[in-house]
Amino acid sequence: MSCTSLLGPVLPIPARKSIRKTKPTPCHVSPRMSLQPLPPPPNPSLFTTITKLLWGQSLPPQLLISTVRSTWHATWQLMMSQLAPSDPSGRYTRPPSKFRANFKPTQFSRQKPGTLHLYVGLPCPWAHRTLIVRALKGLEDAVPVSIASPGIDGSWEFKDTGGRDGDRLVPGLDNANRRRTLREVYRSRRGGYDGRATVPMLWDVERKEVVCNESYDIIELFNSGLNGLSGNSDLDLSPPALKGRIDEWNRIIYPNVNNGVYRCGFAQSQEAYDTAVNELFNTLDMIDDHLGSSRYICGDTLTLADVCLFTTLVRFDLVYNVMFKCTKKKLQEYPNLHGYMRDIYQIPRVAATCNFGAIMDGYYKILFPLNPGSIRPIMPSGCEHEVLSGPHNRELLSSVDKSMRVYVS
Ligand SMILES: N[C@@H](CCC(=O)N[C@@H](CS)C(=O)NCC(=O)O)C(=O)O
Repeated sequence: MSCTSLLGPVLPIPARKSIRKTKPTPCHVSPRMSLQPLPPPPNPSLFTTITKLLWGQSLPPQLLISTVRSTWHATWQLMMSQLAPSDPSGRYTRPPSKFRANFKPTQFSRQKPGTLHLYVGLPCPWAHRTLIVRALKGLEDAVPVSIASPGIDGSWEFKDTGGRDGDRLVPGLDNANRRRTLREVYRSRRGGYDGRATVPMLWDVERKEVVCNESYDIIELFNSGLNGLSGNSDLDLSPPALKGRIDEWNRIIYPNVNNGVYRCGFAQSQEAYDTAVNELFNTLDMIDDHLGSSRYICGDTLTLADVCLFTTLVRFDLVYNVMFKCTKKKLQEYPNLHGYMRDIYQIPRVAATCNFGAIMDGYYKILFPLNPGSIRPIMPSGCEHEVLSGPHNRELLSSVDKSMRVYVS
């Protein structure tokens, strides 16, 4: 059987072309780069002629497949090593944030509104945490936001998307520094910066300096460090009495769920994936069980632990289930976790921070090594606003106050 009849006429051409024309990929090229679309294949007769010239009358399919497979695998590993650094056994190791909170808890409490500026991207679950706490604390005027879009190479850039999406946040321009990319903003700090330009990033407008680019530090600051500027200063998402429990839960949720989905999706060996996926679903099973008798993670009170869990859950069936191979169950199969996710989604101001289209685009269209065709699948039923807005009855679990009143202004 000729390779043309087995695999269709277009397959060998791109593979062969990219091998011959592309120099060995230098490490500074971002692996998330969506490669430029290849030119349309030449007409079949030209193709057949070239193939015959290069390969003889017919290329044995086994040879074709093994050549393409090993070439692709080597290229994939090269790209993955840039996208997702891993240890020698193929386990994803998330690089630490560069700018941690080295500010005093009250350092910014007397600043005037607009001194701090928040940079985010809507697909990012870490940035989403900061948007939710900013909204719940009524900090929208005090801490303006610029929303970046993922560029074709995966780095963050600012585009005038012009459109609106109801009351949901949409990407736009850099309102603080008027830069084209987030990298340029990072570089413009005194002393420059050439590392990863990640979101979320909190920027000091007057000092022209990165304040912090670690999401948990930022949400702690928003929760308790800006109460002088907050429209909802009574809300405490990390009350002293619950701090120990919040930390304990975060120590479970962060590695196994928040970062756990990335450990599945970015695993570079079967063994690394197996470990990550088992730890993820064992933890989800355990949390689902816990939420059968507790409205929120730490009881009747919404805390930072819930915010952090929510941003992973709301992406679960949309992207992680499919693209990161978190396939054992869909979130919708967990009755308590799914109701819990809807409960938080329905807290006033939270839904506006969730832009499902931007989330799907940000993963399926940008993480090239995981989805080379960049095709965005259809939205799974059950992930739409209408479903997430449906009744959850979780107020029945509250022992103190039957109606959750998080936002009081
Ligand atoms: N530990 C950081 C993680 C932030 C992070 O990894 N952000 C990703 C988006 S989800 C990013 O901006 N990546 C851009 C890059 O690595 O160049 C946090 O929690 O804030």
